[in-house]
Amino acid sequence: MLCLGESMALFVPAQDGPPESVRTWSRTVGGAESNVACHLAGLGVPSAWVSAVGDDAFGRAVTAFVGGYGVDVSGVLVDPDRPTGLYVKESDGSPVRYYRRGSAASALGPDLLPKLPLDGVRLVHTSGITPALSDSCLALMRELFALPRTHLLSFDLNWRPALWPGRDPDVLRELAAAADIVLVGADEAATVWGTDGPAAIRALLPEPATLVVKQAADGATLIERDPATGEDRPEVFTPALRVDVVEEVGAGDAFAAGFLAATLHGTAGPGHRLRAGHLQAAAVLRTRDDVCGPLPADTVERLLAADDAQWA
Ligand code: KDG
Repeated sequence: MLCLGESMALFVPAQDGPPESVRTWSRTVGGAESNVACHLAGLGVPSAWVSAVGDDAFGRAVTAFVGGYGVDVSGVLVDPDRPTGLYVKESDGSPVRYYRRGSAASALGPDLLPKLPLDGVRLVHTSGITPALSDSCLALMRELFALPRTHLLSFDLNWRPALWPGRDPDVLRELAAAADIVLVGADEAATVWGTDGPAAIRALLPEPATLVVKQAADGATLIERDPATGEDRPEVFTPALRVDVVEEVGAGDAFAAGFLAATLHGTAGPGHRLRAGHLQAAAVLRTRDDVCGPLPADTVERLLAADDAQWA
């Protein structure tokens, strides 16, 4: 599986107190699509991440971090003229701050397409962050989505309001409509499309064969077309796992990876695929990091086999 999108050096305060007084920051890595790639690798799914970083220490650190999870980073470009983007979580609960305008990844464009290592790839994962980064990134996404393809395309809406001033978010519906698998938070759909129920979202977005609506701590709903009839099968909802949440950032990426890994596996039923997403999300919700390993295999097996009552 190939994941495409910008990753940045991520700074989180290493001391308590208002961000103005924090002098020590801890540096890790954040990037929605590389998060998915890292989770997938942890789940045993071969994955690659493609993006661009600057020829700087942060770029090398980001690439080494993602590669350290077992993700193939050989397709990551190094731009000698632009820096790696930065991303700061100033304090718990406050909006994140980006320092990514003019970054190496924001200069990606359609000329990346011939370089994408697509041979043998079954699924390409992207998100609604990339088209917000620059005109060239938007063009890259449009051309990627228009390519004749032997792979599936998955698209996570990943609404990031800070990235959209001056840009037209209508393109998010256009891209989602061209994907095979779409993941969207009900809260994001309410903001971007003015509708949040799974059936209403489906009415707005009937094209993708698979639509997953993430309903935060409540659970997630899967709406999928039956290829034999061309009609949608009945909606499947599974409740999320109850967890003591340390931090929410990255949970959507973890969910996407769990769901996509189970989907690629090919034999898992709809409820099982949603639970695989919830389980990976639960693992990351219990940490301050955006990426983590899967829950222990015996816990996963027990929870996948449990009935819904144990999940609510
Ligand atoms: O989904 C988590 C991401 O938001 C985070 O890791 C950073 O990619 C990121 C972004 O653009 O917000």
